[in-house]
Amino acid sequence: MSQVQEFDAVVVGGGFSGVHQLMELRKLGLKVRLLEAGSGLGGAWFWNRYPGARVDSVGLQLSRLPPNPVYQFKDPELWKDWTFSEKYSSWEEIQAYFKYVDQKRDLSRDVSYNSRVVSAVWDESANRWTIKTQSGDTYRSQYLCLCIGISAKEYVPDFKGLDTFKGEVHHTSNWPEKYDLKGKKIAVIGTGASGVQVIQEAAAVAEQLTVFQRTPNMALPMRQAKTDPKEEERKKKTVRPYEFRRLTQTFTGYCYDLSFKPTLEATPEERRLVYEDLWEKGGLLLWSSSFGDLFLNDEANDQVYNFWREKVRERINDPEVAEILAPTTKPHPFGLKRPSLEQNYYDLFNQPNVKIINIKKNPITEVTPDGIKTSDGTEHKIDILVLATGYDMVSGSTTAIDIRGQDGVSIKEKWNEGVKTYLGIGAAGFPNMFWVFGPQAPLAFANAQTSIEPTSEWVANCIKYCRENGIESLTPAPEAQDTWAAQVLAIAEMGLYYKAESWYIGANIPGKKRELLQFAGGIPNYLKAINDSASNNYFGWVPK
Ligand code: N01
Repeated sequence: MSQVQEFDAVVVGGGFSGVHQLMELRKLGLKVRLLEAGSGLGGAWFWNRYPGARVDSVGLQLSRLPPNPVYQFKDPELWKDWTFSEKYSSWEEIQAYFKYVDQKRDLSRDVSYNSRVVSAVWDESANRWTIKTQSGDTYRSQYLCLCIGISAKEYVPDFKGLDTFKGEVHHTSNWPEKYDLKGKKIAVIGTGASGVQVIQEAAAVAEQLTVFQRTPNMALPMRQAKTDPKEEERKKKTVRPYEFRRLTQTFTGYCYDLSFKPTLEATPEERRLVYEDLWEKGGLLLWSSSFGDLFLNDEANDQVYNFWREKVRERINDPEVAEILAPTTKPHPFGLKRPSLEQNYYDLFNQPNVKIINIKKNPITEVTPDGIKTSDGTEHKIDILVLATGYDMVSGSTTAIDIRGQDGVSIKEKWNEGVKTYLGIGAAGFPNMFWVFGPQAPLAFANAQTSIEPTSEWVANCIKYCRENGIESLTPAPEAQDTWAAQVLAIAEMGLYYKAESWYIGANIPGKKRELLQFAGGIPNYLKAINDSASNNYFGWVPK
């Protein structure tokens, strides 16, 4: 058995949150270890290396120039020497970026790779966490920082006969390295963000691609572009610093804000021009910078859905296929599942090598040794099955680890009745445990980077405060946690969130409790809440 290794803080996860947290805790002079399940940094971007995986977030749209990639750290020392080559970076370039940050900050000296954390148990008498990895290593630390993202636990539906399939099965969460789809008969199940991306790549090279769609993705045009290195250098000197600061001032954490004018108070002409403008600029703008009541009012939402449907249907030749991809009856409110970005998604269904099956009408009955059978009796013969079926999102990343706090009860058991956190950062009874990008934080309702860095800074400042004030441990007061959790759910009741069967409300996992898992009150309100607690001597937290 290996020796127990002692640290001040253990950070779990080496994605954007974990890397930022490591850099912040180092500034305090702490002895920190980052435990990462993969063999490299990147988090979701280490594992999500399926063809087509790329980010969906950009910064300022200057009319002549492609917007800046904002999926990077805001530290000028890091962005001054790095230029992304595309507006929306691919997973390959994000991995290269992590290597660059690693080199520049000498991160790997504090990282244990291939170290999947399986348990963390709080020792109240010693004020220490005992953390164990799958390979049997044990760490002890005063602070435990969970930077485990929202998609660490993949979801594989329980398809009858899946284990009998003779070909290859790959979930998008763990794609094999150097893998070629060329000339194969491919099935993709799932049309979420992962599905839309892998489908576009597969359609270009497959002999035959069959897409099994349960719910249409209301995808928006990406309008990908190459960046110009000279212009990027110029923008670094002019707009870049403003841009990073601006991100924290808008509801969705991008450079542009939602309009607070009600959709139906705009004239039809005004609405149309707003929608056309946002559509042409592309990316998430129609979702993140449109009339904000699209999240609250079904009639307002109909306006944007109808516009989206009209635009998409223009691109699809076969009316039956068009009806599957962009139905006349709105399947769920537009934007209550974050739209994916696409480059040729709707056009590719005009290709002779691509077909789509509406599995709401014609469900999958079983997977056979040679393919997939649907209820109309057809067997779709395939070589490769791609499962783009998503994750036990948000809470699943945490409950996959056996975490036990002051009373020895696991967080998984505690959350059977519903997820509860304080500020998306801590949980009552789990002292000195902090999430960055955790349950009940803004998550996918906003640009991830925008909330990650202030939260990680908050955690570092909180630890600094404790050390300066002789506080050994800190845990949320149950009443403060109840108030936050109730607020998260109350905001959800104001909107259309429960009208979409999405992972946002846990609806994608059979048997999972339905509750909004993210804070939908916008970035400025979130930052105000966490900063108010900090500036009031960590109001809502109980020191010991
Ligand atoms: O997963 P999803 P994802 N039978 O849950 C279908 C981030 N991300 O991996 O909609 C048949 O969205 C399911 O159908 P339905 C991002 O936050 C970002 O795509 O439930 N189908 C759906 O179509 C995203 O939201 C990027 O009816 C089944 C799909 O599988 C999150 O990760 C890229 C099924 C799952 O979609 C998850 O995205 C990738 C079944 N039994 C991921 N079960 C970016 O671009 C599920 N489905 C930044």
